[in-house]
Amino acid sequence: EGIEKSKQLAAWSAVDNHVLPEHKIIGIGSGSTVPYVVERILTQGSSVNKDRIFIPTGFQSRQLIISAQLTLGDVSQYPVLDVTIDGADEVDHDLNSIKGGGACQLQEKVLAEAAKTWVMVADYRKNSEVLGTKWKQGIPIEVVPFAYVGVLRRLDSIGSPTAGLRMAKMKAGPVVTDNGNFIIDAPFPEAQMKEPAKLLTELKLITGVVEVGLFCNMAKAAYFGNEDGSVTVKW
Ligand code: DER
Repeated sequence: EGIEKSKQLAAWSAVDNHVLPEHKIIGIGSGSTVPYVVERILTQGSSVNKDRIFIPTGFQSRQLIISAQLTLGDVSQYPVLDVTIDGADEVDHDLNSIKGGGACQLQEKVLAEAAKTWVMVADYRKNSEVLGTKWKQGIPIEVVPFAYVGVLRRLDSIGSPTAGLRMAKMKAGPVVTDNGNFIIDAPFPEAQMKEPAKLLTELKLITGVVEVGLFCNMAKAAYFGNEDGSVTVKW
């Protein structure tokens, strides 16, 4: 109850502050917090929502938009979005975040960049100071299947010897993303996690890497629901 309620608090607060009547092209993120974002947008009424287009960040996000009977759009047709709201796995004091717990970070980063305003919503477990201190699974890195062993070897040499391929639970073999790629989860020492933008650049340059689950200098704000019913906003 505590965690779900705090997700809802964060989502409702973010929608109330950032999804305004004049906003027509809206990006919907992935994960278990964004359903509360859609829930709150629906309360704004069909008169305003009938003129809006909703852009997904993956299959789950797409299903969420369709099941809410909102109009689905494609980022190729609407390359600039008014606002995108998305979840996060951990957010530091500078609004940098680890994303990709749901293996959706590629399409999420495309829609984060395409949005005039990008806002994160999360429960209190994600509110952090230094990345990696709460989210211990490592940085999610989307890689092309052909190159994954080479990427693991490179990660080993730059500080992540325990990096590993994310294996599926209800499917034999590795998790396959919406884009047909693999995910490697790569933990790094705190010293490197304290400079996420530098680490992001290093990781992005590794041959075979498609997208890295570090979102730096992108967010306008982050909303966290707390156990006591309050909401913390970072900006
Ligand atoms: O994959 C992602 O980046 C998602 O946004 C996700 O990790 C957030 O997860 P949650 O909202 O289910 O906590």
